[in-house]
Amino acid sequence: MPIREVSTRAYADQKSGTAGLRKKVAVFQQPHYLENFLQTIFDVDTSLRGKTLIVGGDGRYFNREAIHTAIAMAAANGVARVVVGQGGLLSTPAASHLIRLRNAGGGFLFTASHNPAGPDGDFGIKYNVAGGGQAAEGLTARLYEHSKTIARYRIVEGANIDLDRRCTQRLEEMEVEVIDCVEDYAALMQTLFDFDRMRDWIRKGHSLRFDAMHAVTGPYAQRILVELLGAPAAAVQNACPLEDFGGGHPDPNLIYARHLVDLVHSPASPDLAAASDGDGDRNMILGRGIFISPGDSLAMLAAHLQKLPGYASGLKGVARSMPTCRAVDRVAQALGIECHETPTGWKFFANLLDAGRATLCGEESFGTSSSHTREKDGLWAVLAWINVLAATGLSVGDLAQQHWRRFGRHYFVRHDYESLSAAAAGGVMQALAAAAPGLAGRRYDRWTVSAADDFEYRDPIDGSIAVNQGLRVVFGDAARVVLRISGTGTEGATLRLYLERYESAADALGWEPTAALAPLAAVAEQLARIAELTGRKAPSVIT
Ligand code: VG1
Ligand code: CO
Repeated sequence: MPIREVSTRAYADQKSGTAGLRKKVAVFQQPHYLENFLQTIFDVDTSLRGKTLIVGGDGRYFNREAIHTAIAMAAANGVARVVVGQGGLLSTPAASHLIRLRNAGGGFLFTASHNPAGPDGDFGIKYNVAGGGQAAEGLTARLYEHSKTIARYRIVEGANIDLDRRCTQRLEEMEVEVIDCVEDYAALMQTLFDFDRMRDWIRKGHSLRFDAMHAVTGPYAQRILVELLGAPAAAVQNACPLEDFGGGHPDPNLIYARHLVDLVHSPASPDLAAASDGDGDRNMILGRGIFISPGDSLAMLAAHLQKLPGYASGLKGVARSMPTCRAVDRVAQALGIECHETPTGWKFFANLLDAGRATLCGEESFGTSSSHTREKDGLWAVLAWINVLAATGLSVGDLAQQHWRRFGRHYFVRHDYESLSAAAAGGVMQALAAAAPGLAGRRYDRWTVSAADDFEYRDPIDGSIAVNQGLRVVFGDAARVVLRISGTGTEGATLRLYLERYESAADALGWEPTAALAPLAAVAEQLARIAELTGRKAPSVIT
């Protein structure tokens, strides 16, 4: 089969956002669009030559075509071996793990995460580098520059790889190994958690419900929760990955997993309910009558992780993205360990994890994970919770109450204003940025501003600096208002407003975050003037 060099014309929009390149499927289907981006990676990151490349995706529409293209291009660009999940499936954390396990040069993860799938939906690619982490800012900037001038790409013509049969195939000089997508990941989980104890917990009658939302975690949950841990088959729902995610929106939060919220407030509630997103890196945790916010989940796991076998030697440190509530900071202080605050996006945790400065990381956007991989990991968080419940004998609700009694409670909510014009969203940011320098010392409602700035992060390991990572108005330990523009959307601009309020006496402000945060929401409107500047009276999504 001939290797062909195809002339192409550059596209100007191949700039990666918070987590890779994400566009409408129709954009990816333009002639040479995908090929251009992949060739850009092969050109810029020459370390893939002669190495192993991990390839997989979340199973969405266009996944298979993209994988066939990627394999044919890898063979034409000197890659020694491609390892691909059977059927083209690999969850994001499993792919990151495989990069590490196989000492690969990198990996292509075809996913637009939780964004809707299907011919009218979104597609995307996350490029992860050796070591398993997402391409850092510097590399994505170089990729973007190169993508603007690319004029040719290389591909093996007429390649015909069978993605459904587990075996090793050959394409020119390259080997293509089709593997079971769950096996290595399941083995890793068994080194971290006490499967005997968890099995016992289930055998004693504790109940589980995991919703894979017709996305990639179905096969993983089936193997681990049902086959290895002995949960009944009905414990895993929507387990079959579908190209359009069954028309659903696999974004595990209070809106798109509302049915789980209703379930835990009904008499049929399981002891633990959970869900993951399209590519398996997000998680949502609920117990009987209670939703655990991601920031709380991070803090509670930090407080108990040491009880689990993979973490018995303790946590080296923790890290959270800037908008994530500061609950974990208090646990870190009590444990006497480092606590890092990074910009939004998992790539910023990679150096801390590699350097052994953090064991546990989390984001308010339903992302939690540990040093076992270099991505957030939805199923890992679910297993960690099961193991903590089994080890402590507590219910989710009791564990939360106990935690808040000891550390106090951070009420948290995120308001998203979707599909704004770039000008409107930018206008809100500019206005607040302009006001920020004069805010310190001003009083709003019961809170006084202690600091207001545009978050800038200096990586403590490589010294790289990331600027413009979100505006924050801090009211000491008592509250925070954070505002930033999303880097994962594919339609217009999305403005995210994050509200955090701390109360040291648990339950003094009641159970419901909405009521506790209402006065802070009013302060945020005074500060950011979103209604006035965008004409939007209310957010599109509240999570
Ligand atoms: C969002 C989240 C961020 C997360 C990113 C990728 O980014 O806020 O915390 O890391 O999605 O997650 P943004 O820029 O839209 O706020 V995933 O599961 O979509 O890969
Ligand atoms: Co995701």
